[in-house]
Amino acid sequence: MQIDIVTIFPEYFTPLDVSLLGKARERGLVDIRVHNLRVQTADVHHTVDDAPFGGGPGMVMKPEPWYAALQAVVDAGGPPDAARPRVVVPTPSGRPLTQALVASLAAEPWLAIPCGRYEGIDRRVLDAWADDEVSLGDYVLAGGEVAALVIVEAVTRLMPGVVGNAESVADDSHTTGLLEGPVYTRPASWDGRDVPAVLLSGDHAAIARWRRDEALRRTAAMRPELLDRLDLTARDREVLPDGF
Ligand code: JFB
Repeated sequence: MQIDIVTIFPEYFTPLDVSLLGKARERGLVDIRVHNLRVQTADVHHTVDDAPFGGGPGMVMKPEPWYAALQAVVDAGGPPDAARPRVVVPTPSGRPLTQALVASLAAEPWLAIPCGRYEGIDRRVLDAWADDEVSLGDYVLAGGEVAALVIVEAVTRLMPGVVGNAESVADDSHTTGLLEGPVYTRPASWDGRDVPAVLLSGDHAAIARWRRDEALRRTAAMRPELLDRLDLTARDREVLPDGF
């Protein structure tokens, strides 16, 4: 997969050299290219913003540098099978980024992520180029860069070979629809606190049932609305408070 990121802050993306993603890039599993929007400006001040038409606070990103930057990404080319990238734009007015959307992005050969700043990018650029407009959640960031990092990390960990254990991807919260229950490792007793005995029992059916019960209880406590979307069995309901 190739991912082209366009930003006025390329230095925001140094984390992509580290850890799981850094290794995936070294191994050639993902080709991430970060481009500086300002190289597409012709004036001495490398201006990328201007006042909003209609007045109001803040500044808006000018269309011309964005058009030039996105056209340059397309002209430079992507993977052999792809004519143009799927363009995913972080914005506070986007639809929520979900694991289902992440999975659909992970199936693409080529993504481009334009990162806005100020009050955002001139609407005409988005009308011409955006395939998806996505939001991380209901809080306000200062720009799209952190959202781009989130998208890249969530997408690349689904690619074959990036996460060592394919089961750890299949088991994820938001794939199963339940939050994950607690996890433990050695020592079995630490600081007067014992690991639940069932996990040491070797009874795999009992362990699976216990893990589901814990996941159900956790989801009911932290994200009760997630349970509305699941088909719960009578056995599932036994572990939940009344009303589920
Ligand atoms: C994303 C951004 C801004 C307009 C613009 C570009 N969940 C999220 N919150 N905020 C953003 C986001 C995502 N994804 C986000 C891109 C941009 C915020 N801004 C700043 C703030 C308020 N209104 C510019």
